[in-house]
Amino acid sequence: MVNPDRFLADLHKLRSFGAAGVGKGVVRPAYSEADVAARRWLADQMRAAGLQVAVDPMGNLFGLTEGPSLLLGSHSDSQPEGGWLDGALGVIAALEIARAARENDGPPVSVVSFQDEEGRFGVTTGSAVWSGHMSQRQADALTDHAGVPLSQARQVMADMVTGEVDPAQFTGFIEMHIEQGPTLDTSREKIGVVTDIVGIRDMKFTFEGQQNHAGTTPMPLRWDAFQAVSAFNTLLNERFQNVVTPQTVWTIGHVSLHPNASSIVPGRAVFSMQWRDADADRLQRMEQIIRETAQEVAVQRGMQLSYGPMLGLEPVAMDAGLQDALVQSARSIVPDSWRRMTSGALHDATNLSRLMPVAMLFVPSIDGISHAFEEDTCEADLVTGLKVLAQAVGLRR
Ligand code: HGY
Ligand code: MN
Ligand code: MN
Repeated sequence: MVNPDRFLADLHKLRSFGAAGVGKGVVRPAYSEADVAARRWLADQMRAAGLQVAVDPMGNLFGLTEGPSLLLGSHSDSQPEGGWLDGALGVIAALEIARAARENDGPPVSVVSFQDEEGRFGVTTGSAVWSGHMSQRQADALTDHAGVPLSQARQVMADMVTGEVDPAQFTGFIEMHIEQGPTLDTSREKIGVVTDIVGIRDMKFTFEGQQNHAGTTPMPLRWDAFQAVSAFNTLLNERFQNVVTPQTVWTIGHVSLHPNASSIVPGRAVFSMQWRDADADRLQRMEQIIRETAQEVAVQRGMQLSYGPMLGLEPVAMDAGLQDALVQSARSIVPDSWRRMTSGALHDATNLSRLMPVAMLFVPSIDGISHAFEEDTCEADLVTGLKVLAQAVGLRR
């Protein structure tokens, strides 16, 4: 039987690593001091639960049960400003279920906390490397917004690394997560059984113009990199109108101007462009529009244009058998309060679908807020999710 109090206490303890901001905020980006301290604590909890701790070169942390087992988990790194549940919920639920399974002669369950799911360096980097979607060499060459290469950042966990972890020992993967959107909160349902996860593309762009004096440079003689970003964004929004659906999303979430001073015409702008959709063809059409628009703006405004590597994950469907197990469990625990739904957020489950059957279940996010300090879920809803997952994996309630 799972222990809800122990589960909630562990969840709050994990939040204490990097606790910040209002409410239950967390700052625990991949390989930060808080992230590594949290992983050391998690490793101790895994050991105490009788699991064998393994850490691969990326810093993905596993708590292994002997023999073939079902893998449960998520990630424990956070966004630069994140909430206490994004990723943490799935990891702590996995820990509690694996621990309860060992205490009660339950099914074999292993636990994982993937590294850099939140993309300090890429898109779900830890599970991308573990699943073979990206090589360690390719990943090592990725840099964060400050220019730090992953090869250097991951050295902070070097003393924890035990070696590669063989995916063949796992029969499947289930990830519990907060929804991070408004659907369940609005419908007042308690559980979402995920049918599929949308695809994503993510790319860095640079416009290079001419840095100059903001007082003396006449407007027609400026090669202002910020104006180029602004024009690009406006044109893109217009051109997407014929291509997108109400579910398609796109974001310029990071902009870095050089030298970023009030009295200097910015000579360089580096910015992120990310777009997501459930249809791979649409992602492709959007990419074409993005590249053409950036090229056009560069020519019109006298900018040098360069791109970073194109990162991405394809849309994927969840395994029918594992979905059924979650549905049966939801039906028996919250009979009229669950639904099947698409995930608009990305998850490690996407990468793992290359290796094994995967499934996901969601619990509501209050006001649909996530990737923000305000992210939260009622504790009763967290416990409902834990019980639905526990029963789905074959643990008696
Ligand atoms: O951005 C995402 O969807 C994920 O939370 N990293
Ligand atoms: Mn997450
Ligand atoms: Mn996230």
